Amino acid sequence: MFEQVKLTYDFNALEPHIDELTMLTHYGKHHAAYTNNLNGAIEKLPSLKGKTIEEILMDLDAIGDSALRTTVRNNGGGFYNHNLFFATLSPKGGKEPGGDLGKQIQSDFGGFEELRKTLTTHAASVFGSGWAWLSTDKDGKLLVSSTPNQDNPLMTHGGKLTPIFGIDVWEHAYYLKYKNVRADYVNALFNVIDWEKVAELYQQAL
Ligand code: MN3
Repeated sequence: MFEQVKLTYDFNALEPHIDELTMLTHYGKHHAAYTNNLNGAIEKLPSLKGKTIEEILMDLDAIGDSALRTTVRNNGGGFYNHNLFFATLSPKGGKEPGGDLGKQIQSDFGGFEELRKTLTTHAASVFGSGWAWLSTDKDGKLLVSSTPNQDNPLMTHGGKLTPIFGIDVWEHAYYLKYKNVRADYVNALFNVIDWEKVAELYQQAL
């Protein structure tokens, strides 16, 4: 059974940047539904039992039944992506990344402001629903990319990239507060990104 990540903060703790009702709906309805649907699909796929979600998403072709493959892609992606998303937000966030991650951002992007611009541009350019990603390869090189729907870099790069942070740009992530103005949401989100957690995930991915 896959389980939603436990939040380390209250639903209203990311106010005013991310409002309480959006958090309640996003975590309690959308993420919960992805998780339930994933677990339901896995029940029908005994060969996947015991595998990690990363292993499953990197090898979707192993699922022969195309309807079940689509279900696992969408809901397994949704489960994994939101676990990462919610784990890398914090009311104490918003500082700049330091340590090895900070140094790598400097060398790969020329500084945090440049990374922020690149992530923001990718978030803005997703047409419809999707994600903007910060990922690392095994050598620690960072890459920004975007995906449609609930796809992620585990799927698009066949295990060569590990996502360490993602910006959810589905309308459900921001519409209650920001309406159609995705750019304001992305801007506000930077106030609650837990870069210490992202740095931890960066080290783990190497
Ligand atoms: Mn979402």
